Amino acid sequence: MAGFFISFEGTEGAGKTTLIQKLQAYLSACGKDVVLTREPGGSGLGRKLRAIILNAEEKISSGAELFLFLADRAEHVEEVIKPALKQGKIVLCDRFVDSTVAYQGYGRGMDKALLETLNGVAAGGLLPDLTIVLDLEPEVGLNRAKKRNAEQNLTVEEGRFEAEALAFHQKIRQGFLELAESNSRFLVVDAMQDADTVFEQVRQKIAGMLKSEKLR
Ligand code: T5A
Repeated sequence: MAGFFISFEGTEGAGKTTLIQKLQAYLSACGKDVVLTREPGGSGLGRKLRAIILNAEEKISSGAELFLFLADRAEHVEEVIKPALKQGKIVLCDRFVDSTVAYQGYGRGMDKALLETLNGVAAGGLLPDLTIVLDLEPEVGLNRAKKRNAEQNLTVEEGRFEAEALAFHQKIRQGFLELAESNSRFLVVDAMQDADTVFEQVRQKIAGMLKSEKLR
């Protein structure tokens, strides 16, 4: 596939959206064709699924939750990501397969090997070329997210995971760090730093790829 696929991962409120917007501006200024997308909710079907999945008032079993994320991914990959990559675009995706392993595996305790297999089915074998993990103390990110949700009135509609106990988020942080240790496609960035510093570190990584023509 001709394009380049970058995913962004981390615990709640780590600063993914903020970073992705800065990267879009940077890459567009470099003359690149960029697609911004996210999971859940990157496709037409996904937007409907997102409203169900993230609503804290909707009681959903862990198994149903998993398959909703996978359905969202299958549609997203087929309808949005693969077509964009085929057209040679750079895809910046807010969460992807690693969130399933971190949240449903490390967080909910589901079998990680099984999740990798299911991810492979849902994503049609597609993996990111680069995955940025924004790492920070979960408590700091949760406070950032809570403040933003309160400002935007998102407390119930998008609050399913933010409502979980701190121990749950610590397991997820650990999960992302373990995934990153075992695979060279990851770059872990200290997200306790200010947003401009985080951006600059990621920009340097991507600029290096642009130079080496890994990212055309
Ligand atoms: N999920 C997802 C699963 O369980 N399994 C899966 O397979 C998938 C795909 C998605 C939820 O679904 C779960 C994981 C998630 O819980 P979401 O609404 O998309 O939910 O939420 P998140 O992905 O967690 O994203 P958030 O929107 O909560 O956080 P972001 O995008 O990481 O953070 P951002 O950029 O909005 O920043 C939060 C606040 O902090 C400020 C920002 O201005 C903003 O107010 N900020 C900073 N402040 C200080 N220093 C910095 N460096 C800052 N960067 C940003």
